[in-house]
Amino acid sequence: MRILLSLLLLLVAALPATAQTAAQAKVEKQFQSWLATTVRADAAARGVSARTLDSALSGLTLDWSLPDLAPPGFPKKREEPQRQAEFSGPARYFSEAKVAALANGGQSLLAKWSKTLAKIEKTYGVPASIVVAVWGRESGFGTAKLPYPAIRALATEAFMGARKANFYPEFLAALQILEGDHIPLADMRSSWAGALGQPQFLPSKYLTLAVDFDGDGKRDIWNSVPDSLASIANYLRQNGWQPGVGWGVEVVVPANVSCSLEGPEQGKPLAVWEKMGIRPVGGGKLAGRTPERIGHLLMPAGRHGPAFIVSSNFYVLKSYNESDLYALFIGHLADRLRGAGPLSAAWGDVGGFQRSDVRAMQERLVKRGADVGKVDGLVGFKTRISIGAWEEANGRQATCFPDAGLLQAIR
Ligand SMILES: [Ca+2]
Repeated sequence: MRILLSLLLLLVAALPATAQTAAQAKVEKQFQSWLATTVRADAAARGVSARTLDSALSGLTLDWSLPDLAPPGFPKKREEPQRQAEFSGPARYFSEAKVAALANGGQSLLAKWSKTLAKIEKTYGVPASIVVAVWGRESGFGTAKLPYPAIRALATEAFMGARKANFYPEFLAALQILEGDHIPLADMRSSWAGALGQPQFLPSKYLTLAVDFDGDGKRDIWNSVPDSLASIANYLRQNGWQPGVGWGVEVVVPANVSCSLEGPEQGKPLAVWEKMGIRPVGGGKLAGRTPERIGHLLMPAGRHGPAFIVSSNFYVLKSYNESDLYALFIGHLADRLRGAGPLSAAWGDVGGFQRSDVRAMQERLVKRGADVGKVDGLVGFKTRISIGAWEEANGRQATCFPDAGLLQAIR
């Protein structure tokens, strides 16, 4: 009897798995017909040969282990898990251990590749320290393991990803790379989201921005360090990097200057910021020999952390990854590679709430007519400025950053 019961339990436990397998098999079949019709036609229209398609697509199956999937016929996940995640303050992003490790590793690589980097700077106008900082942040200077075959990851996300419309052009672009750049299929590895090689380029970016710098005729951002570094520099140059202009500098902002003056849309000549009493933390003058140059106030944690005056090049760094903290990390790491010390001001201990709390506050600010940018539970410059404006309109000292009390108070 007991054995029978166990058998029965086993059977019941096995049932959903069998149903799952059958449902997956059905989706795999739809995937094959999608590859054979839609993908082949669209790739051929972009000049991908039948031979390349045969080798890339034959035997291709879906990778069910990838994140962010929404397979047809499967119950939809109610909400992206990241939206329920705890709000992560900037302090963790700038963990000194992480920055110091990258700075140490990067300094020896700066020396090792100094000739190549000098040639790259001459060609593209982007300093070695910035290029190496991006390289370090993106792939640990090319040491990060790229866990996925790019074609399979992109095909899966393009067919049944929650954001499949974004991935489909990238999948087609990856097929074009196989065709035009003769990158062996086995070499073409990526992150789960299809970011390729040492610079972590999306395939569409690779097509327009990757370069061959070691002269072998191939744009090999997987195995060639010169190609990887020059491709990063070309990416930044093509997105507007100004040679000879630094990314920015940490500053002290007097209490009577509002944090709501920050962001890319409120640039002022350096001489004007200086007149308002803003000074570099290391002393000296902000404006120097370029008083007319436009600078932007940047306070990623509002009044709860360090402040910066940044140049247009800071916003070029954001073309690589649309996040103030990312661009700041690159700029700061580049300074560290050149021997600078840690940031002067500390990041405040902001947090202890969830992204969904921030999103609810953003929705309330939008109802009051504020522009918070994307309502996503992240605290970008538009959200920070809106918070500061609300605080000032309500007779408070502006902090321009959410805390638990403000999340309740903003109604
Ligand atoms: Ca090459």
